[in-house]
Amino acid sequence: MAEPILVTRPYLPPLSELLPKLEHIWETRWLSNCGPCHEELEARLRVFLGALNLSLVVNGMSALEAAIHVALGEEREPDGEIVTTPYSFAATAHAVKRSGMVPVFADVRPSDLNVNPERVEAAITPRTRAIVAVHCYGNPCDVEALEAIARRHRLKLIYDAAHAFGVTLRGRSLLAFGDFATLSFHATKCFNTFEGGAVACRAPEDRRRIERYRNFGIEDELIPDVGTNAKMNEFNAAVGLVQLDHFQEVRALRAEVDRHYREAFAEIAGIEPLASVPDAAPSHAYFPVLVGDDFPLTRDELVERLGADGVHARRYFHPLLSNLAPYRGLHSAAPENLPVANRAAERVICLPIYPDLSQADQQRVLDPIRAACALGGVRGAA
Ligand code: T4K
Repeated sequence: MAEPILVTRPYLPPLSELLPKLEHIWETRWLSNCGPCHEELEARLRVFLGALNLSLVVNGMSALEAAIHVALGEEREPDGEIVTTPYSFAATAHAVKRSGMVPVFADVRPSDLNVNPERVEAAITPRTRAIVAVHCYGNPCDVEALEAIARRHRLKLIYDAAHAFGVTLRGRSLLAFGDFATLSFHATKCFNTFEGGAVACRAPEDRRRIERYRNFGIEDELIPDVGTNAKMNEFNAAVGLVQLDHFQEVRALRAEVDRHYREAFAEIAGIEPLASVPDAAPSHAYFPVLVGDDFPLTRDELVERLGADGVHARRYFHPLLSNLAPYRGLHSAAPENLPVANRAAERVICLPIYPDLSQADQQRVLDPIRAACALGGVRGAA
């Protein structure tokens, strides 16, 4: 039986490149609290990502929590609302909820499955304090429209850019948009430090507050604020330094897989890869496709068919956040309010994509899809 093909396989640099950094950590016994690897990675990422005010944290969820905490400041009435997307990973809505705010879901656009600015504006009430939008799969949101809405209503704009490491829009870093943008460096992301993340912000004063928040609220031996412990340790930072040297080659390899899949799907009726966003330079974190009504299998039948051949595609993002137990009672979570997101969540499959996914394994992903397409048949009969 051939090895299973998982939806992703983390890139790891040659161990020999990491070992000297680990030896240094062992010699110096500087393990955490913004040590030399942490400082170097932060400085290099600021340059590499074009984000002057970037701060490292432990993971993408903490990055979002930190951004929301600092964005809201004292404006934290118990019934305060944050308008967000239902089409994301649990971390997005959980970070809103854990900040004590109520998530208000706005529907997404069919073109990129990012939150629809018109629906965002329609969801704003006098209780709204912020917008949390997601650059889903690394595809940029309509940043101009969201910016205009945030300004018009004097709201903080936070981007969950967990999928968007290294993505640029018209040559500009995606992290340059919004008041805050957050990244994840989880094992499954295209730049990984095993676990890790970062917050980028527009205002230097906000960066100071993020860095205070991630370190228990401590600043100059004073503790003016309630904070948390979200500091990245030296091991993760050392991994990040080595990974960064390889990011462009990893991105190029992912782009090859993306190109090959797109060529193949041009000839498979009924399966639509999500279109690339014009003017964006992607990093190919995911390869989402939508299973159409004219494909002979339903989405779930296709997932099962692939699984039987050892191909473990994933239904990111199903179930929709608005259909999860903590959120489905919300007024905004009603399926009638979110028709585009509900439809996408029923049709989407993310296919395996990672830098060392061989040509042969790409064929193993495509073969059952081609076979199903060629055989035709009756949906629901499988
Ligand atoms: N915002 C958004 C929009 C996000 O998508 C995420 C995370 C966050 C915020 C929060 O960022 P973090 O706090 O995680 O930094 C995975 C990831 O755990 C999660 O980071 C990611 N989004 C989400 C979309 O996917 P699962 O539960 O699907 O992961 P899991 O364990 O099933 O792994 C996926 C595949 O990767 C498996 O087939 C196995 C493979 N894998 C996984 C790990 C952890 C490996 O080969 N090696 C590994 O070490 O959530």
